[in-house]
Amino acid sequence: MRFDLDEDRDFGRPTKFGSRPRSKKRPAHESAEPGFVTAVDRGRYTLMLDEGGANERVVVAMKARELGRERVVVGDIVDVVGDTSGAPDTLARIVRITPRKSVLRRTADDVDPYERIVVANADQLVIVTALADPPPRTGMIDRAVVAAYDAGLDVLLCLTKADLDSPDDLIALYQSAGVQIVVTRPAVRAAEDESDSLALDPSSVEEVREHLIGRISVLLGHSGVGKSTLVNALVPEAKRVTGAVNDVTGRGRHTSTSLVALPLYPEKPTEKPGWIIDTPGIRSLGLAHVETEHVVAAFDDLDAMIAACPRGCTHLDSAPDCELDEWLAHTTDPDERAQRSARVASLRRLLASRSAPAS
Ligand SMILES: Nc1nc2c(ncn2[C@@H]2O[C@H](COP(=O)(O)OP(=O)(O)OP(=O)(O)O)[C@@H](O)[C@H]2O)c(=O)[nH]1
Ligand SMILES: [Mg+2]
Repeated sequence: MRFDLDEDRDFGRPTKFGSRPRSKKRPAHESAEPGFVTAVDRGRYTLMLDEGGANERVVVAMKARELGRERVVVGDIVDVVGDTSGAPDTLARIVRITPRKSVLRRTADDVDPYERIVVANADQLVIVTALADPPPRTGMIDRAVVAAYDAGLDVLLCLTKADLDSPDDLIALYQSAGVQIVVTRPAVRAAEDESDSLALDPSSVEEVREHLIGRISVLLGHSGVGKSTLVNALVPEAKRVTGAVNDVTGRGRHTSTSLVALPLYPEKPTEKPGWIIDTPGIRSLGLAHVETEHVVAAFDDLDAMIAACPRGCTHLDSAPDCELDEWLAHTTDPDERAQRSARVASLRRLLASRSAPAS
């Protein structure tokens, strides 16, 4: 088992460097303590130990040599040894990674073989999409739904900036696709409020919080959609830096540059703590690592038609007798027709781009 290198390695075996056995077996790190990885920065890992307990503390650690090239990512639960006091200038050692419950991955584009782990152990992917400034892109939402499906994560679509445009069209489109949706908007700003981060309407933040409490959630979206603004509303002590969208290009400025997990503490006795992971804005979300069957299966609402397609149907525009075309033709309601077309176009775009770089 790759997670137990520590115990499994036989230090007494002769090696190519000589046959003298190592005199001492390494300790099995029985005193190791579990910690949750909240940030990773150039070989230094920030961990939280005893979260919510009497001895909760932040500890900085490095990877022990026995972990080799095994990557430690935000969301990992690890075992640490050494100085775990969390006192200034101390450095603990990570000796084990607990097997991951889930792994969210991405690639640079849809044909790139190199996949990267975004976060470990998340329960839920929160797709953050601004209703304007920057404008919403359904292609990104669909990609994120597929990535979440592939990783076994639940999806929450968070539509931000409802003060700038109506959420109705996107709600109609994604509700019919079975996606859970929340909408956020700014609060009416009090004259004495001088905080740097825009204050959000408390009732919309509370709705988001109820979806996140007790779970590990990762926020994903383009730069400038308001991920860090939302994190600041949910975890005021987070003090994440936010940045205005560029007036000329209409794009965000990639203000956040690294992933950070922040603890979400319960406010009611029935609640359990959760984690919210803020991430840097992404330009695209490559899905080269996802099997085509998973891409199709992520489109829950198209299931029945897909199941009725001829064997080996590619579901592309050119596919003969594709049931999706039947489905498109079988509605007279213009709104319904527009919605169906959008969903079929989304799936076809994703399937077509699997032989070309992501757009
Ligand atoms: N009008 C309006 N602006 C908002 C809202 N939410 C956030 N903003 C603004 O949008 C800009 C970008 O917000 P951020 O929170 O920095 O966005 P981000 O998604 O974290 O961006 P990156 O860190 O670059 O990925 C800031 O100027 C925010 O004040 C909203 O509901 N309405
Ligand atoms: Mg940010």
